[in-house]
Amino acid sequence: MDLTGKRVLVFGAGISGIGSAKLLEEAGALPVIFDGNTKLTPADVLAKLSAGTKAQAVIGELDGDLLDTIDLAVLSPGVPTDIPQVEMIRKAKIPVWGEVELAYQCGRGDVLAITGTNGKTTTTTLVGEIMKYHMEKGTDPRLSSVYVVGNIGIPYTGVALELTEHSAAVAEISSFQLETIQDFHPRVSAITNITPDHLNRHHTMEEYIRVKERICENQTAEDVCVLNYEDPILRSFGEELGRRKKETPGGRGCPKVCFFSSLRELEDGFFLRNGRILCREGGVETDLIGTQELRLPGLHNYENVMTAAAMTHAWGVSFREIVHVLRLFTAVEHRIEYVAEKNGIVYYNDSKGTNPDAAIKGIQAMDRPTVLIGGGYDKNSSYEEWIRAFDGKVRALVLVGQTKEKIADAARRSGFNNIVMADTFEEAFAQCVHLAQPGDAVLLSPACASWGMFPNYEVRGRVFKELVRNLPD
Ligand code: UMA
Repeated sequence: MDLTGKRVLVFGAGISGIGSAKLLEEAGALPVIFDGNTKLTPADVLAKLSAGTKAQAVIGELDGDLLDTIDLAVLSPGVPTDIPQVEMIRKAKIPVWGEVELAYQCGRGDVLAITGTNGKTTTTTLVGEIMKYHMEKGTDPRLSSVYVVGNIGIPYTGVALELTEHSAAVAEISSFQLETIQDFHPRVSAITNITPDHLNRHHTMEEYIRVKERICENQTAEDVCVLNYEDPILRSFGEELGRRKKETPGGRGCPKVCFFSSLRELEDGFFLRNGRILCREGGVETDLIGTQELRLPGLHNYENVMTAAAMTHAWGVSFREIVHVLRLFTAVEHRIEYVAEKNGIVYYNDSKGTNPDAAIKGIQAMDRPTVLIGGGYDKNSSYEEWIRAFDGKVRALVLVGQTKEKIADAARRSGFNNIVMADTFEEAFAQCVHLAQPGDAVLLSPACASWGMFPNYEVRGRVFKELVRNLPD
């Protein structure tokens, strides 16, 4: 779609909405930013755009007359696609794109896209580092710039117009973002794993899976989709892609599949053997690296490493370069991040543990008695499996936020009773300091989103780290 002169409704005035509005103006369109939050004013919103902007801002109610003037709507990821305002937009026959689709339509070059319930951020960061290292070598005419974008916190629209034929956009893509793609077509895609999350938004697990699998709906036989063989949903999806490819060779939605496994050797793909990561393709085996040489602990991280290696290898980076970056790469902020040791107690920030499955990885990584902070925004998750994963390691569970009663009930039902309730995050932290003994860990790995108490998990993690740093030595 030629955007010149088009009036485009940008739904949401967060970082995606502002990125979209700036991009649209540069592309010659007229953005009209709409946000339902009545605490905002049009002036606040417009102040985030460039001086002299011609954009408009509408706050509170979306009215039908405004829609009569609109050619396209761009939704921010946090806007559910089934709310009345979006239904009004669709009824008015206005095309709806997500922010990712807008960026894709305006960008050029290759996209390497990563989705999955957990491991997205680490994998995206690692893929970005490998691609940057490859670019800096300066020997590949296909690559002159690399951008890491998307759900990781950097709006894709913010870089779209800088992309050239020789760019790579490494994009972390959430299920929210996949709901509103249309032509988005990664050269290499990956789904790390799928376990229940965001069920309040997607309503059913089936719908959540369907949305995640959309990441490869525009890929063809020249493209590659990396999938986790040990995830039953993804294994059968990979097999389904193989069948589709036989039925419609060269068709859309039929990329080549590359599996990885942390539990068994594969005929073709990436796998672990005796503490080493290997790749086998066309009968040829390559030994990449020993897991002890990695600075990332835990089986889930080996899976992230295999995903990143498989993606960049599929794009055309040599194993030698991939392994060089793997040796140097360290953990991502907020993901089982060591903060400090104070009075013999070690503090870990796993604020990115925003769902039970991610939080299971957090508690599994602890090798000492742990005082655990849990609770936050209610995403309709169930917590029993997380509590079972405590495995005798949790000295006390300190609960805070909207889900605290629900988690406490689940814990008691599972026979875990050492629960402390807190009214504020600061109080929860103080309780942990009081309960932990020298030799223990205090772990923030809440199994819930931060919303309701914090704007996002990054702020929650930074507040936690600040509280730790303020403790006397
Ligand atoms: N809004 C409405 N009506 C609604 C919902 C929201 O008007 O029904 C408005 C809000 O008032 C607010 C704006 O929309 O002003 C916020 O938009 P947004 O929620 O899409 O937030 P952004 O700041 O644009 O950030 C989004 C992603 N947020 C969400 O998906 C909720 C960020 O992911 C992402 O980093 C960013 O775009 C850049 O791509 C965050 C996230 O929590 C980290 N993601 C979830 C996760 O990882 O689990 C999916």
